[in-house]
Amino acid sequence: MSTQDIVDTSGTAPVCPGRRTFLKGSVATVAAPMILAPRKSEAQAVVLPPSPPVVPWAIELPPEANLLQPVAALDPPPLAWANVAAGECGRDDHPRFGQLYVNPVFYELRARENPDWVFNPAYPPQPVWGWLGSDGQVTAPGPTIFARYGRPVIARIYNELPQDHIGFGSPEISTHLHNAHNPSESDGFPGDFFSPLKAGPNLTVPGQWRDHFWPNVYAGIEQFGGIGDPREALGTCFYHDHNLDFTAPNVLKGQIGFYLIYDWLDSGNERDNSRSALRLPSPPYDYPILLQDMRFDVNGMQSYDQLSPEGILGDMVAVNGKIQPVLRVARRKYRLRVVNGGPSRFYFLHIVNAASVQQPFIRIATDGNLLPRPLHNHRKIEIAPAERADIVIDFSVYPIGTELYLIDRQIQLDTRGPDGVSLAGRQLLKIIVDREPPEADVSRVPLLLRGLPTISAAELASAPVRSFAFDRTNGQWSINNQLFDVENPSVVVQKGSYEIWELVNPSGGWHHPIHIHLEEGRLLSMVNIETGVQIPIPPENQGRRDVYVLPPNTSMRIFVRFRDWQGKYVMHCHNLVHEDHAMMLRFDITA
Ligand SMILES: [Cu+2]
Repeated sequence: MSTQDIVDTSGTAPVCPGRRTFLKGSVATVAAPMILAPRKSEAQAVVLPPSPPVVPWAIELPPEANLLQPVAALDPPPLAWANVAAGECGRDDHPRFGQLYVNPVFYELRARENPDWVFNPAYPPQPVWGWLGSDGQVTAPGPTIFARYGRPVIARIYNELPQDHIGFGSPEISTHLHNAHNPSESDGFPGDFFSPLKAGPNLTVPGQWRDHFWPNVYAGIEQFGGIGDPREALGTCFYHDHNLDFTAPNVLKGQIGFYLIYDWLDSGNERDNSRSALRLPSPPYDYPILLQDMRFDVNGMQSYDQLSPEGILGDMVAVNGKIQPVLRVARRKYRLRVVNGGPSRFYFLHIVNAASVQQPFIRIATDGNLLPRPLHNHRKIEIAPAERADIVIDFSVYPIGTELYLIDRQIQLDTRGPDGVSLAGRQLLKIIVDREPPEADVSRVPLLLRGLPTISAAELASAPVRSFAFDRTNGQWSINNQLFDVENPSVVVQKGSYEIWELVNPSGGWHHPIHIHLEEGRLLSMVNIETGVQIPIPPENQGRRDVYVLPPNTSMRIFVRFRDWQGKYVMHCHNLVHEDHAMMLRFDITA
């Protein structure tokens, strides 16, 4: 790895006040990003020493996902309106509560500091901001939730982070369930951040906790009735902090975890006798993998540049919170769900054997959404921040004792985006095939997975087109020359409508992974705006998406619907540092 353009402002160094600290005297409605370096050479002016070396393959990941168990009841019981008297922050009412709050499942998610997290034995135990699991441990990433369509969830999220915190990160939270079809007040809107002491500009009062109403419905409940259109199902979701101006540091500190949603088709049971069930590899052989790009100071403490508006590039990749860990697997098929947790790095992943030969697998999902058909004989995964890839790999072809590696071959010299591919790459995770499965592997990957919702020619022809330029304005990140305004929508769309959104990146250097909340969209076309040449869309990116990677000098058109819920949502760059520096836009859905 080359050294990167990062200023060392680790938690142990003197602390620079965050932007909200500057803004606390007034209401922090309009973010005020710092000036961007105009040229690459200037961006690389400050060179940091690399992270100290780690001990490879010294920590084992748990053999199965760390599940959060539901609780029998919440005390006090959930209400449609904010229970301020009982300590809830002042949120808007849950809509459709009478209609959809049926047979609910309750979770308690407690955001807490773990003072002694070990990323790697070479580094000292250190604080992270994780989540309390059912085993009493605070982990970062937090425990995994298995959800099911048609079973609404109330996630009671407690903010128990140290409010007197010193260092990077800000101890208010607004937890977003990326990219679920959730009502606005439960979406983790950036201005809905809360703590016992502070309330974001879109809340009325602070609180110890907030109920998130995650109804686990497909998009299209108004059009299709019931719980919506099953072709709109999501699978691999993740919850993460979306705190205004502080998303990147808070997510990097551990405010992130998996939320996997099953239904009658992707039922999470490979022994499901139902004719409709896909019978994909199911838990414990359904395993989520979160990648987070990190940097550590000379003392082995996690560091974070609080000054750079350009992005953060580390030189260590935490896999489920551990650096260069080992995952032991049985000789059978696994479903691996790979999530790029950011903040700014793009990955070009392979699974290779000890001789560095790339191993084949089957790609089944992009951005958490099952593809219409599986893509066989895939050998690479390219994912930008927040992009996901589900693959099925068959370890039964390997003798016991085989060692495989998840490697990243992306060359990325700065936070602008990929700079090429190296031959060797670097090893992120060792996979050891170490046992026979206790029972026969009856899982399969059928020829058909999940069909796509249709878009009619009439809809395409009649859809209004809105254009959004992701650029810099006066040296600051902007969308259509505007900075993020948390209190006023830049766009208002009518509930039930559909539009074509044209995302334009006129810059010559930056890649922006653009994320639109609430609904998945379909990528219609992609064009190089300098040459006018159409850019082909690879098959894995032709399904439903919620992250649209916008390379330099590119324009893309996506078709997106706005259904079922009203209120405030956001579109933003999911380079989390760009997001924190105002490359975000509020759109409101009205009746
Ligand atoms: Cu960006």
